[in-house]
Amino acid sequence: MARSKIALIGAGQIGGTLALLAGLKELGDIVLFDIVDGVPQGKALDIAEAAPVEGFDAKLAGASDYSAIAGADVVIVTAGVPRKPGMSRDDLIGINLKVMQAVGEGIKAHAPDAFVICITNPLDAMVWALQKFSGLPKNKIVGMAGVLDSARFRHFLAEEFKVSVEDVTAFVLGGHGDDMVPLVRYSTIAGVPLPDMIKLGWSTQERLDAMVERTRKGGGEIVNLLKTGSAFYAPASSAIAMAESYLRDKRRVLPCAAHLDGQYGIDGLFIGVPVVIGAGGVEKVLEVEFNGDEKAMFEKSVNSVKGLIEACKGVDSTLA
Ligand code: A3D
Repeated sequence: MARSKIALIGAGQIGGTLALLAGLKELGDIVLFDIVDGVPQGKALDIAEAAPVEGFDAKLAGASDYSAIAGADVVIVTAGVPRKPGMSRDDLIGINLKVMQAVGEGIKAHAPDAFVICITNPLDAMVWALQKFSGLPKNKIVGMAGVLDSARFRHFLAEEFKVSVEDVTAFVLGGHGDDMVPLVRYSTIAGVPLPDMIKLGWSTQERLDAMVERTRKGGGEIVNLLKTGSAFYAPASSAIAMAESYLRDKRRVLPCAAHLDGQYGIDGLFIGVPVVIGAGGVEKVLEVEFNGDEKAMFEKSVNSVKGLIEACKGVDSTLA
């Protein structure tokens, strides 16, 4: 059986890490694409030279021409610019919308059957625009945010409860902004919901609230530390988990920015919700029930995403 092909559009900090992880996990052959000639070729060669040491087989190539992504099974998009200190994700709209247009046209021409994972910020708006520009079926394109946001929450919880990260599950839904919705009731330590863990005296409500707030601001915390860009190791790991679920038909239930068609009362937006990712792409949306507070938080987050979409339409009238 031929190996799968993974195309990485954008060979920057996340793109390079994606290529290394895809190689280490032997997900398939890898093409790195970037407009800066030399960078994708250099990173591809560098990782290919790590392969004999790590013991993985994968062909790696770098390219600055979209024909190189032809026939890709998975395309992961990080092309664009990341945040610098003092910038919000929304400040990136003008530049990254134009990038999504070029990328969408490239995918449409060369890899229309791929499962596409968008990472470029502002995430919920860029994945929406990328679907429009590429014309991809709506179940074949998702945004990566929820897996990362949940992973951040899981890390904080594992530290607090002094247990393995493997035994912490968490759901963070809504848009990928500071009003994202960490769902405490549906987050557990080995199946025990967090509110019950508080009742058992393992932590306090105040400390839990602080972890929720730190999760919401998790991206900014790293931007402020790095100063020259945004997080890239955990974002790459998160997107690889999504790609692996598709390529290996694992049917994992992962929070992703998925196209909603009436679910959660939303039509025509990409919002972070739990979905089943298998060989068919987004196979199912899991609709959980919200209590009053959760509903209000979710609606606030949805309204922020709607605002971003309106801003995109203002920049590019073909999207209106
Ligand atoms: P960076 O290291 O700057 O890489 C971006 C790459 O895109 C650079 O190598 C550019 O040359 C390249 N590029 C720019 N324009 C084009 C184009 N038209 N076609 C192809 N390549 C192009 O950034 P990064 O890898 O750190 O981050 C990439 C994106 O991911 C940014 O928009 C970040 O804001 C975003 N991001 C999202 C999350 C989420 O959780 C959603 C987390 C972290 C970063």
